[in-house]
Amino acid sequence: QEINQKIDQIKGITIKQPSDRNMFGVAKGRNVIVIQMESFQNFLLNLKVDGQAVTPNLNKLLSQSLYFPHVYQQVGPGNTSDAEYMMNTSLFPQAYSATSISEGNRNYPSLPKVLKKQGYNTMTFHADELKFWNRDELYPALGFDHFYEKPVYGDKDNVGLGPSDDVLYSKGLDKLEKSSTPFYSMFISMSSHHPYKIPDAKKGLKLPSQYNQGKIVGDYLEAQHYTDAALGRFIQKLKDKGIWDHSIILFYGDHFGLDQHMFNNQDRALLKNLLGHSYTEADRYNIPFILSIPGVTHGEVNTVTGGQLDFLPTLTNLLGINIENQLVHFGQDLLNTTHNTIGMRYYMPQGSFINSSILFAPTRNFSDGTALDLKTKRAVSHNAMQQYKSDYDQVIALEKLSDAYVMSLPHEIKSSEKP
Ligand code: GP9
Repeated sequence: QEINQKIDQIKGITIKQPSDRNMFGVAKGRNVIVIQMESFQNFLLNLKVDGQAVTPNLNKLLSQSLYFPHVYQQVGPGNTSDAEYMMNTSLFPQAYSATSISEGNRNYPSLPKVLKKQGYNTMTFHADELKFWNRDELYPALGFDHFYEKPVYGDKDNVGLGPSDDVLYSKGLDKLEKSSTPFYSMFISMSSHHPYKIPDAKKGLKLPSQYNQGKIVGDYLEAQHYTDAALGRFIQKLKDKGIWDHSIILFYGDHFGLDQHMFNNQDRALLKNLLGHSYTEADRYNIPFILSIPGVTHGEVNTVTGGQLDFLPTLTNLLGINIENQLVHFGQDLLNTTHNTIGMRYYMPQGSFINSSILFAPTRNFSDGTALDLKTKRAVSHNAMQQYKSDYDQVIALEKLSDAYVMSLPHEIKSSEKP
């Protein structure tokens, strides 16, 4: 509680009492299904290529969901595993190492542990080997009851690193059907992993010929189109089995899929044409966050600025669980937030952030900074550090506090408890 108060003080916010909070408890007691989508960026939603929707299923879902278009990645070197870690802890990942590798065996206060106290069965699904990203330490440390890794999914229908998203969801569905309720389940998709080469049989878009001259954009769109198709089939099965209506379902991208270094001139031109402006760092880090609460959400759009640390407190608010006295969390509940500064490091220098108007990065000696105006997509030219010093100081203070808190957590996961 003391640390939460310190966090609020640094942010300059006052957390409302549950009874005064927007949407507190509207999903109380429901199953929780979290879908973390590999390399999925926000610009894909509602995007059309030559008249074809890249993500038709997610587009349809938006009309029954609450959608946050201004959300950004906060992962460090642990990429996908950092995104999993943030969803389940609302703590900053480490700046110079994958958190799951350097700090994976600490005893984390976490979402699975909070939900278990409410009677939830907790499980996580990923079609890679558990050892990848040291998840064999991370998952018990986060308190998941069950983790379903590569061998569970067999060796058929591989795409890239392992079994396809269709296999992941279909095996996962079996487990959900057999689970006690309520359950908390997390799915980490993988078929849309770099370099985005998917089998021809899974390609559903007819891309114009100029995509053949690009190095990566066409493959990226095809892979994400498949991700969307597999998700559409999963959503339909959840509905058919009667699980969907009793659940709250979260969708978000884990981290960027495209960055400037991957492009040739044709890729740049293709993206500019698709987006209507040159691809910026803000486009790169912008991921979607979608919440579906069947019967409750009906296509609302919330334009508040958010980051991956904010998913946990937003979810617990909807579940009617007050975490202020039971879980240290560095994110904010996006349904009860007006101002938010999203701290980022590793992919940008320490002290970088995104707020509602700019993306800021300090210069190498931290005496000044560069800023990108999110509206005009142009650099803000003068004294950015001076202008945005309070956001910069806030982000540095929060990251420092989060690191100190993580280092204070005991190493309690013994090797005998490993799966
Ligand atoms: C590996 C998979 C991808 O298991 O989750 O991780 P990434 O390379 O994207 O961090």
